[in-house]
Amino acid sequence: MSSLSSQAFAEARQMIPGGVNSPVRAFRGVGGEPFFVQRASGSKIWDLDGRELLDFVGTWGPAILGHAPKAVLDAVAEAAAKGVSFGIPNPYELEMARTILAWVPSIEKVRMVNSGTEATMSCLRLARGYTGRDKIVKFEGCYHGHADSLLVKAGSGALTHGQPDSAGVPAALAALTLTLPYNDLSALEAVFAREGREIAAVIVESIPANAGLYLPRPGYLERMRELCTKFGVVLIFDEVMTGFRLAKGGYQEICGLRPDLTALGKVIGGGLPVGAFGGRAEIMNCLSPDGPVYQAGTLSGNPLALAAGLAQLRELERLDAYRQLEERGAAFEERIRAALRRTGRDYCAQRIGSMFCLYFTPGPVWNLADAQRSDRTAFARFFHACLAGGVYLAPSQFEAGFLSLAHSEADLDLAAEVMERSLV
Ligand code: KE4
Repeated sequence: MSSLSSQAFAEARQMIPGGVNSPVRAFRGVGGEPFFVQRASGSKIWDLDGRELLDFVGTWGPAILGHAPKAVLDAVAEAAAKGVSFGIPNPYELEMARTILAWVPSIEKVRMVNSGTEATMSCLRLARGYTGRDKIVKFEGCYHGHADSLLVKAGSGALTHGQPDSAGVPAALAALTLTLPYNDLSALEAVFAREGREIAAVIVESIPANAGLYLPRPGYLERMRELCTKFGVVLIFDEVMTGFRLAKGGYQEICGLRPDLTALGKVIGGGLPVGAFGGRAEIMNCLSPDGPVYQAGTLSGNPLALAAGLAQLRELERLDAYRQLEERGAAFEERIRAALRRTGRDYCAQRIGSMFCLYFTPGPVWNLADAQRSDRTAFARFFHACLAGGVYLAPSQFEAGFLSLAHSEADLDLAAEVMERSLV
């Protein structure tokens, strides 16, 4: 008798491309079939067959408090009782704008959207409209959502499925996207020397976490900031994943840099569809209706989504979350490193705050080329052994894992024990 998830997936494949509404969920990077989730709470998820799993994906980042936190559920219920969508300015939009401007000082004006893709796509159009230039620079293996100009040497699912340069993107448009190896200062200097005055924007994941997880080399982002300032290029920090996760002010608070624009998503929606973008008022004022750059959205500023996001942000502040997430992340990292020592596996564990990745290759990993040395067959074997042991990790070597405030010491002990058994 096939499982309920398997039956559901068979039916889904008849109606939905690949049986999924987002490619990375299809388990193509690890083989096998995805399970269907029945419910989630705290650090756990249960599939249709009632199997309990310890979740380290956290719906790809939003579940920083854990799943279904009471504060978020209550806020959504309270908002829903007053109506679910207005298409008219509502007080939640004011409070969210106040919060973002207070938490992220580089953001002088902000606009709400419905996904990280919308946020980064809007940043690009705004940068092009503000500068009057067409070219953009992105980095190999970085993923910024699925807007055409950004599906060039992209990470995440595009990389997992071997389509970093998606079909359907006009060659003439893709030619305006210059891609560089990440952490390569000479390549960065060269592109600015060659065509800096033709570049509208540089967009970078503040911490690249869509080819696993690797960190900027010391001085790399600082030099990027300097070059953008010198050549009048808009520096866009994609903090969709790191925003409100690594610190109240995202990674830019940690590194002390001020991008010109920031893209946000995930945590800011408390699990509901929310994105945002913002930055220097001089640039944001180019947006319609004040300026010539058009951008819009029926559900932008949706009251339920903003109520969920605001409740989540308030909880993070109330619980002194970032100190706890760093402690939990460090404790988990030590457990993983101990398991690698005991099994003698020369694999590369990398982490920042509550985001982590285990590469099946000796480290360190500084860029996409390093990440692609990982033994993906061994990773797939490890993934399924962990799943069989009740631990759900991201179903691709080219993704990051996430801890939440709901992950207890016991959860971390169990996960480390299962991961160690799965390494052999
Ligand atoms: P969304 O459009 O999926 O909300 O956000 C796009 C995006 C933008 N920027 C960064 C740094 C991102 O990581 C993402 C989306 N992340 C992936 C996981 N790596 C979402 C999962 C999926 O595509 O199903």
